Amino acid sequence: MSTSTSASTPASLSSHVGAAIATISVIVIALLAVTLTPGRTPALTSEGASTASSAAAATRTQEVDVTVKGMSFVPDTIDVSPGTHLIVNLTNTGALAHDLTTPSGASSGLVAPGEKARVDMGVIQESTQAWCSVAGHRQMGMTLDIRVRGSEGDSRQSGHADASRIGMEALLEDDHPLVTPMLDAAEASSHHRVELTMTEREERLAGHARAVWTFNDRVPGPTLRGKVGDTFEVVLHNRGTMEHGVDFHAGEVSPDEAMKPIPPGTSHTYRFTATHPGIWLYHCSSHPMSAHIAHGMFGAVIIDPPDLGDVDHEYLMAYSDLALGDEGAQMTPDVVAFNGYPFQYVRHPLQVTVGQTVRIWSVNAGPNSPLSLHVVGAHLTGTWKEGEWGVRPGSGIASQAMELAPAQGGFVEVTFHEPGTYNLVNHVMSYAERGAKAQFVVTE
Ligand SMILES: [Cu+2]
Repeated sequence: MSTSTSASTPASLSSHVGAAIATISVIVIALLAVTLTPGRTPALTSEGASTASSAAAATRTQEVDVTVKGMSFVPDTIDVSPGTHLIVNLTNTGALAHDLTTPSGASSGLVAPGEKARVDMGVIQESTQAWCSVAGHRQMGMTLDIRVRGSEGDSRQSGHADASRIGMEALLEDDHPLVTPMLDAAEASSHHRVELTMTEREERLAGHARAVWTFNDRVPGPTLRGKVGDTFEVVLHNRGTMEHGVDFHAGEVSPDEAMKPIPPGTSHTYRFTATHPGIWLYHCSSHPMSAHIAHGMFGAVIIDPPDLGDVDHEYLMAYSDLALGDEGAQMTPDVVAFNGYPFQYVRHPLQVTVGQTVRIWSVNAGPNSPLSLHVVGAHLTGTWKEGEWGVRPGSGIASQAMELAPAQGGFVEVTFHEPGTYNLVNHVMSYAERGAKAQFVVTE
């Protein structure tokens, strides 16, 4: 940024002089501009450069003091008239470094705790949003809305609009490498030591960029499996750029220490004993949890009930909502999936032969949408959910769907009697249409 105090060019708008002087300068410039170029008004870009414009309205400059408090901008909304040249005087009173970034690319640069920055937001013609671009901070609420008065109807497009551009056709064609749903039996050992590395990367989903945060670079994270009484020692390494943490529902531990935030570059050991059978969710414990889960940080711990029978195949179908782009989770997600990727087992159906019985374990990682697990054309002749049998295999009764609210888990057992293509769906049908569908191809 220029440190010139000359009022002869608009570049001085971005100077570091005091607010009062700057304001006077702006008035002088505006007067000069109007005087020197009658009928033409200078339009100021985000870089503070002057370009000729045919806009009729005179540019008005507005300076606003914005403070970073904790993980928020205060105020978090600025109302302006159309065509206002907006300057934000940013003061960081938080404990971490932050920035203020705009869609046009203007940025304060990284502002250390206790420091100030002057950000030229350019001429605001329509409502928009600025944010802190430090990884994870936008998701945690570090956004600054700039609202143009009288333009509520055409306010900025949110990430939601971005998501709605992803059509079902594109999701069906998206050829992400298959996540195997096959489950291994539990190891005989009664002590399980696991290393989980927390990572962040960007992926393409149906042609759109999407942030994916993981345990061990996969979604869902690795499945841990054992029996009641087993001990688990999970060593977590945060190789990401933001804080993560973990919450294993399978354990009964004080959250205070076990689920504490793990700063980037550090490790943490989480120990628990499996006291009860079930398929238990684990998920990132960092705020906002909805975003960390919807970006991929979840997995399952299976503690086998003692009275499980033999089946021909066992699968895991961990259900979740997907956060797209940079946004966090939505109450009504645009895209959902079994094992992280929508429709992957429609593109790559699971192969079964007539007469075989399969056990499908599922956990609803949410964070928000409900799951009603149903197999089209088949009955659930075994169901177990949240600590108890619903339908016992061989009892002569059956069920049509198993409901799992977010954080609940269980399994269903199905025997296929005829060849054909059988869909496993979330029978909340809109979610089946948004990615929660898998296929079993049954052959003789
Ligand atoms: Cu996380």
